[in-house]
Amino acid sequence: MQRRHFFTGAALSTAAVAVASVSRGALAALPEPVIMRGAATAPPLAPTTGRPYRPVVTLNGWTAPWRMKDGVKEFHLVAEPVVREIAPGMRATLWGYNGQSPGPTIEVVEGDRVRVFVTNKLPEHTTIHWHGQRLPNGMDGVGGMTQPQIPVGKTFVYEFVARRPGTFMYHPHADEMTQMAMGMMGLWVTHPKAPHPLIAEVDRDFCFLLNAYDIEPGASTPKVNTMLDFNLWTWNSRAFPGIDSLNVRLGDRVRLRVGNLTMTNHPIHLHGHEFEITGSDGGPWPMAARCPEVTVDVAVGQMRQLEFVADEVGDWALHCHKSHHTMNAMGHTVPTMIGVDHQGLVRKIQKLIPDYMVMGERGMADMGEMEMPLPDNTLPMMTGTGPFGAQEMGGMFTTLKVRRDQAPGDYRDPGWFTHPAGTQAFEWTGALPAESRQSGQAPAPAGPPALNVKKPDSGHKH
Ligand SMILES: [Cu+2]
Repeated sequence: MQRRHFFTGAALSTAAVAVASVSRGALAALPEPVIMRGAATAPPLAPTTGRPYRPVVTLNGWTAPWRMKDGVKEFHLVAEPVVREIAPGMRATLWGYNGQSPGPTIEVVEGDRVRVFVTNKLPEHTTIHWHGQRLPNGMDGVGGMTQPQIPVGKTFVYEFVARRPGTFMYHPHADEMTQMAMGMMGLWVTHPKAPHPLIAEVDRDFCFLLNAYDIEPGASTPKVNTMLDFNLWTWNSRAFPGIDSLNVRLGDRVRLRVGNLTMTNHPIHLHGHEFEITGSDGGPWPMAARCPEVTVDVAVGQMRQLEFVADEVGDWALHCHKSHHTMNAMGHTVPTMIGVDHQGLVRKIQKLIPDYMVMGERGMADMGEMEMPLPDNTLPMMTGTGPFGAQEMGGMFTTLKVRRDQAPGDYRDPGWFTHPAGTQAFEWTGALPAESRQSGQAPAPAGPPALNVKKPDSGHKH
């Protein structure tokens, strides 16, 4: 973490204020912004001032430090271009806050008065909208409607009371398509001020945003006009194998807070456990609305809060269930070659083009192991290595690691799970019985079905 001083006394006098009711005296001593350079998951930030709570862990992210000033929690966000490592081997040129995309998570307590200074170091104007919050209309951050946009180089102040507990998001409401496609977003968690009948105490509390980028292999800046055809599906602007695992102790009650700021829905699926949806950005859900699930669809602009007891040891996959969202750039538009016999043809082409190769005639799994040369600065479409070989994943995929000996409060990766003897799928090496058929069923034809294919020279005319 680095600290940077953006403001000299001279610059302060030109700082703008969003709303006249905000104390101008506050500007006499702006809290210095804290900048994050890395993409590691920061340990939870325990509160040292204000009311106590169990802090969240932001996956591959961090919580913004604050300053208590006359009973007000003060934060300083700097909207600026950032370099984000999407996964080892790929860096993206994004826009974000305080050195990273997403920006830092803001954590406060229900009833806290919060003051957020927002300095615009982007090449264009911006605002921040506080998604899901109850607040005065003039603090809602809709550029042109509830406030003038924050000009380049200026600082605005947002101030309101965090009125209800829950998980919220923040993002620009100014040139939104561009600024969100460039990575400008963050999470906001308001903890309850007292034990709440619908908000459980948990042992581990993780949060992340679903986001997506369209970055051409070899490039580093997202194509901001892409509407649906993204090629990098990310959690907190990280793609597998760059997403940290969620490491918990056996028996822990675990909460996941998942917000979606992409252009499509994501069915988030957990292996080995059932969870309940305990709340959304609308607030905690009544007990009667909760039921066991293993997949929850998080629609665009929604937050879903999942809770479960991690009572099965092991390495459990946690991923988006759209199979194209668990792969990285390249491959989405490759023609299907399954069953096409290229024998002979490849050898002929290789006489002309020695490096020529065919993808996918036996399925795509070979791609996970293939050391194919890639353009600089992109990620293989299927990648990752587990203890038993290629994981053949990408995008929105990570692992929940449940361990008996993970110490309370320890979020470090315990490594791969060791399966007790007799608890793992194994190869059958005995004899295989002949296939049996139900009576009356016709025998399966040998080989693929005959196709009546017109040859290109068969007289086809337009
Ligand atoms: Cu998805």
